[in-house]
Amino acid sequence: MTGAPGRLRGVTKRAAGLVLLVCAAVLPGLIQPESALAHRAALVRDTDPHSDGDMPMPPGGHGEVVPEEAMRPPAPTLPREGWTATADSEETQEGDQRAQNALDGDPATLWHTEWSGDGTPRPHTITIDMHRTAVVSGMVYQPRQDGSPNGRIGEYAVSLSGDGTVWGKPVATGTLADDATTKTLRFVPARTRYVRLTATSEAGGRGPWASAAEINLLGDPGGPAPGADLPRDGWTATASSEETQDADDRARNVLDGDSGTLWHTRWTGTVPPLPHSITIDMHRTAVVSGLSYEPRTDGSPNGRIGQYSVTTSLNGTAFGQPVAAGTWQDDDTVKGATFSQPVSARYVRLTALTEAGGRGPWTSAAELRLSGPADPAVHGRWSSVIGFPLVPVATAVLPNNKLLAWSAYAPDRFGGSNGYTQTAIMDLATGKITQRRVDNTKHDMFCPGVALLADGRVLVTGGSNAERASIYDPGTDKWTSTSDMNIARGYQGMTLLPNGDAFVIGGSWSQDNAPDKGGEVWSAATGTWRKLPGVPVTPILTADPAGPYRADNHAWLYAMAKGRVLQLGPSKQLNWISTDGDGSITPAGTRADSVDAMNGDAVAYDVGKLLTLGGATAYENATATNRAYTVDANGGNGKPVSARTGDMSYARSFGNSVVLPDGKVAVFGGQSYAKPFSDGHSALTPEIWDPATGRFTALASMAVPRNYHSVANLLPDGRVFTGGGGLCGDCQTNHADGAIFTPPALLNPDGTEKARPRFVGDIPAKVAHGQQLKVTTDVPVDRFALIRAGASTHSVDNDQRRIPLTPRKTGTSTYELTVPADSGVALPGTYMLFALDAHGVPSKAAILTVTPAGK
Ligand SMILES: *[C@@H]1O[C@H](CO)[C@@H](O)[C@H](O)[C@H]1NC(C)=O
Ligand SMILES: *[C@@H]1O[C@H](CO)[C@@H](O)[C@H](O)[C@H]1NC(C)=O
Ligand SMILES: [Cu+2]
Repeated sequence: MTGAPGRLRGVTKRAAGLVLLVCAAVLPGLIQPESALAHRAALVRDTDPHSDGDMPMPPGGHGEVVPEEAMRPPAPTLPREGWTATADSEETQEGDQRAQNALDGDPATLWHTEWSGDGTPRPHTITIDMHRTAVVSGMVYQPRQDGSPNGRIGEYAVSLSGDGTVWGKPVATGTLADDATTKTLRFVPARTRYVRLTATSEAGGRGPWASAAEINLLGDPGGPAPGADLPRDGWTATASSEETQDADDRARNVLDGDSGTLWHTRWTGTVPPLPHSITIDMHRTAVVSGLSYEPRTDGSPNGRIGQYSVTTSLNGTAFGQPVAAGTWQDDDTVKGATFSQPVSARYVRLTALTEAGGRGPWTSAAELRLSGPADPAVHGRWSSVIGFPLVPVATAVLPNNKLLAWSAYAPDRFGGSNGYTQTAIMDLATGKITQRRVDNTKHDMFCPGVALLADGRVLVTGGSNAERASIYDPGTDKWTSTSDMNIARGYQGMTLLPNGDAFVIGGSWSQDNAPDKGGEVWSAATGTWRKLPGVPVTPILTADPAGPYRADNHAWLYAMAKGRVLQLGPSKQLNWISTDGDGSITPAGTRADSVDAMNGDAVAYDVGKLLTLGGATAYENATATNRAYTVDANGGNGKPVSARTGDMSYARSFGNSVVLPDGKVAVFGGQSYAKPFSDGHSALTPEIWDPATGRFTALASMAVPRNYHSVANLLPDGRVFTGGGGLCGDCQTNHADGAIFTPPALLNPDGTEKARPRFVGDIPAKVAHGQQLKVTTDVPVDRFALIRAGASTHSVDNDQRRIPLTPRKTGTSTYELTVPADSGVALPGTYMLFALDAHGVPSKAAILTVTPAGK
């Protein structure tokens, strides 16, 4: 331990000794990896108990606490000196409610549109002139605080202008919750002078007004540069100093995709002074536009880079003037350096001039990445950020081309068992978002299990009201209760069964783990629950240090013929579950060499074939993996066969994945170090996996982190919605928004949309298993795919599954498709039918319901 000041500085001798003892006991005779040591040290050192007085805690005390980092601003609030505000309308007759009041730092004064006279009709605008140019990444809107709700902004758009005359397309749009809490409207960082908020509706529909107590703007979040990551194959890294004595902290560790390994300058023996540098050699020349730096993930802050500069070279000898320079904040978020302009380079050098916290003369890094300009045809494209009136913690794709989303009893926080839930529905055709508090089912549906029923209704179980079960019917737009479960649950896994019943298992998060959260089945016919005494929860547990409270969470389930269910994670142990009679559970092997992968995810990308991505050995405080596996449920001789496939470039816990019509799987968000309610270590680069090659390719980077409590769903138009994250009250990591990703298959290199095949004529809304379906397209197509509508929460979507269909061509562009006869293959429910042309460009989907014959 002596001679490790870079790691354990600040830890008392006693604590360090304690750590040694612990580790020696764990790994006798082995040299303890420094990262693990330092992490233990961080845990020992961390004695500042964060009390979160404003976070109501659920009874039974499930220990979800908001970490301190969640309280830190993600981007600096810009100083408002010298700013002016103007509005299309101001009340000046009956009150002094001018636009400027939104900038005065006094929440008691407000801007209100004229209300004494006739009032001016909507939309209303308030325009801020900063009188200087700055990078802006968000607007913070505080509704009036005087008790009146009038004029709270509902639907909004934010636009930017350099000169106050020419305005671009909105950088953010959305709908805000009808309450008095402060809202953050995020967007892609941009340099601007003028920022305009346009209100197109009053949140409660109370009148033609708009009002605001305060408006602030957020500056540069310093996150990873926008664009697309360059693939790191064949890259090497060298550094001015490396620790190789007491740890293998070499420069090359920043390129290995494993955030648990790190580069650290020498901290044994004679410790070299700052500055330190690390140089990446790409072994080829590429256009580089930015660098991203992930600090070490092991809990120690030592060596985090503060002041930095970036230089580049074509030949490794001559490095030019810095292409980027600045100072990174002393925290665990992924940092970026956007170059003054894209440069052609083979070598990129990052020089650390200071340690972010002034803790010592070291420099460390978990990962370094370089980005280049994004090519839409390779990397896809993001919509602007769409504000939601709640944090979309759970979502379900509905048969009526709408997306249902909900949070908890509040739009921005959870706690207790309040008996009601905030919900929102986005109409995917118009983008309109409506909000509703659901009281009648007496069910706070925070942290639930979800299964989409055979007829497109949404069954939601447990969560904060842990025994309750509710059903949303998109046909009537109503919520109703079904019977309570026998066992109270939160964080359970659910799946529909081929006969239309639903299976649930696990869920100790809400209530404790007594009784055993074994399996039970909901009957579609009777609406009642039947316990499966033959399906205890024990075989599916992970070895989470937090015990069953975490170990039985978020089961990955794949339902098959005859009510058999493959449980393929997150435990490393796989199990077959029979839901017949009393049920049974039997081992089904392991997921190749995978360890437990809590908060990783699983996607059924083909019949019986699943891809599993990421996860960690513990729910929290654990480094995630970048590994991915395939699991073939049918394998050889009906046994699941698992294999490791390509690694993701990013390790991810809390990511979400969707299968696309062509069978590729796109993964969004997650963080390399699992920590609920934190934006630290966010993977802002989505990746796409190709089943043909087993390789992942980077996609265009996202503007907003999507970690714990985020979602992703394939939409019927072939795009992907991803949103949410947080739900931690007054924290800074609430993400009451989403964005829509257009996959590369839909775009040309110049960003224009590719021509897509279209369905012509009617497609029946309902088809039975084994039935033939005659379809016509406007141009000849190659293949078809059915993708079951998804429901997403907590990185689990046991509903989505893709079924490729081979057409029988009956004319130039007429085809006969056969819906699988096996209801275990085509699990009943809402499906999106896509036609794909020879280049893999998908149509928009026809939405149909696959029903058991005769129903
Ligand atoms: C590297 O490039 C610089 C500038 O183009 C040149 O002056 C220098 O001689 C080159 N060095 C080598 C070793 O090729
Ligand atoms: C994770 O770390 C936080 C502090 O960073 C601590 O409060 C929490 O109890 C830890 N959780 C577990 C399961 O060890
Ligand atoms: Cu949760």
